[in-house]
Amino acid sequence: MRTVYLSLGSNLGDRAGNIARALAALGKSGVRIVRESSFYETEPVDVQGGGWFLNCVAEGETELMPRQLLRVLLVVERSLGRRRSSAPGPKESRTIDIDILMYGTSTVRLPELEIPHPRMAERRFVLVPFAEIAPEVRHPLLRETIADLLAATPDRSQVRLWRR
Ligand code: PH2
Ligand code: MG
Ligand code: MG
Repeated sequence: MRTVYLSLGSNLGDRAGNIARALAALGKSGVRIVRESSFYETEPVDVQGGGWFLNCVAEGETELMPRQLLRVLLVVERSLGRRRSSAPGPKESRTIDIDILMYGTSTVRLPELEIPHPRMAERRFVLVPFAEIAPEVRHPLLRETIADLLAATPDRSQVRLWRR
């Protein structure tokens, strides 16, 4: 059984509903959700012409191997109406995005999957919710805790606690 940390984000449609439905679907697909951060309203970073996101980070337990887990995330994304355009270009708004931040202390480097997530230390929309639920967890490559990564990140994009 591995402990995994996932980032969930939505900036299209019923953002909170999309994240809640994704967490429920993960629970039925081999990823037991054991902790969830609050939801945060976050300024879009590198996304073309969309509104603000809701983001959260969840801790899960799973027997799935990394590539199986990625498959499950893509299936859940699709079940919530995410359509990926194959055209190259800027990132698009999305009903739901689920990314693997960490998979135990493992590192994975495949063309389709990198763990830990290669940009997590540069994203306050990841680090703020991650630090809420797991400040003492250590990044296996940078060897710093999530709290330290948050304190040190150069990202200045806005992240606000979201109230239902
Ligand atoms: N996801 C991205 C790119 N930019 N910005 C915010 N605020 N939240 C996200 O989840 C997000 C983003 C790529 O997946
Ligand atoms: Mg993403
Ligand atoms: Mg993604």
